[in-house]
Amino acid sequence: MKTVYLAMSADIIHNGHINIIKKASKLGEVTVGVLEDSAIASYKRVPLLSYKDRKFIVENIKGVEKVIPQRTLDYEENLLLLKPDYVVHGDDWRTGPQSHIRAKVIKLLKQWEGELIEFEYTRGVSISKLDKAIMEIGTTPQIRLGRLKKLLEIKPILRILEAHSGLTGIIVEKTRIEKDEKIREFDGIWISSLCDSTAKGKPDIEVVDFTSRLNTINNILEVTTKPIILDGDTGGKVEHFVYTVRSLERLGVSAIIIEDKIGLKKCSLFGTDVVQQQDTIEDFSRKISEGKKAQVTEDFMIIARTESLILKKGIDDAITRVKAYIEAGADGIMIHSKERDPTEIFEFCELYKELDTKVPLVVVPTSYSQVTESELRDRGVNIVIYANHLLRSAFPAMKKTAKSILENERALEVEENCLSIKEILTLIPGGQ
Ligand code: SPV
Ligand code: MG
Repeated sequence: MKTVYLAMSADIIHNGHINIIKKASKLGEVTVGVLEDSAIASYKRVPLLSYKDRKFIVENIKGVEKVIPQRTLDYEENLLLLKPDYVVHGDDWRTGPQSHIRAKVIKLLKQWEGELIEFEYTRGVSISKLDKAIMEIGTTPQIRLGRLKKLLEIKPILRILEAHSGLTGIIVEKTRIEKDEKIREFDGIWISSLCDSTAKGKPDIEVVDFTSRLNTINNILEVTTKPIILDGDTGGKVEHFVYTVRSLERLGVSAIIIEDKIGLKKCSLFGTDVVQQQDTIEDFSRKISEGKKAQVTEDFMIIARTESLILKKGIDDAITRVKAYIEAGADGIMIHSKERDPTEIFEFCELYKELDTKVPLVVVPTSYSQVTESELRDRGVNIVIYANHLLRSAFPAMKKTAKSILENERALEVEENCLSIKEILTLIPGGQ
């Protein structure tokens, strides 16, 4: 009996999959490599179904003899293990992002005179269209809430961008590019206190109260499906914080980051130029542990942010604090810096690596923006937040437009920098 190998993600099973398995089983005994979650997430999105469920589904398709995990997009590991007589695939990978994987499969098969058999791709099935349709259906609070933890499990580093309105939420949700033959997009949304306040024309001093922040959160929730991390400022009084945690869980927010400051909170980017007071380790740890006790879901994350570097208290102080915060139950640590290069962040990462108990590490490279995601990933950072860039880029563009209208006493000159009327009318579907 000849042996046949084919790989699939099997997240959305359609007639194309069944067709190809049927044809493959006529060639010999079929082993299916089901892509692991991290392999799928590395080139498109987190699968809707768990690996376990996807494996179970494929095992029960007629014609499938055996299912094994395929850990990467690359077939090499499994092909060397099985040395199959045939690899089967649809003919849709001859061109486009998968063509280099195909070329490698052909090369590997040559080693044992195996053969690649390509069947005509089943017409009328478009996974990207099915994906889009699912996205349009939306999500539920519970699914969205759990998404952040899930992403942390399967991706080496998460890329989060700031949103402060429905529209900016849509930008974070939908912006994607194809690069290095993979789809690249943001993993989630940061609701920044600085940007939420600034968009409301207010300073970033906790003057925008939680009810107002909830309005912004709701506007974003309504038009997106990606996980949300809320900038919770100091978290307020412990007695209030426990309510905040529950409100956020109810809405489907995945995480809150609270910073170890007390008194009138000022934006960290002022550093020591303004008076800022750090909380005691004991009191801030109590806030974390009371928050953890209040939480009702398994997946909600309370991330503790230390301001030791911002306040020039040194790296040892930062490490002492994060150890205590982790002990108090923090699900993640954010280390913040306003230096113009990442040296102190890198030094912190080195020491953080040595801790016995670690939780996901978050950074916000605003002042040290030259740092790359791969440099951060290599040092153990799990989440990178681009905390204010949509608002900061929108403001100069809007100001320029306002000035130009004043200058010319008409709007003709600003047209070239504006969305066309047609574009704005169709930007948000459903308006026609
Ligand atoms: C925010 O985005 O509001 C933050 C990050 O808290 S920072 O502004 O750098 O303090
Ligand atoms: Mg803030």
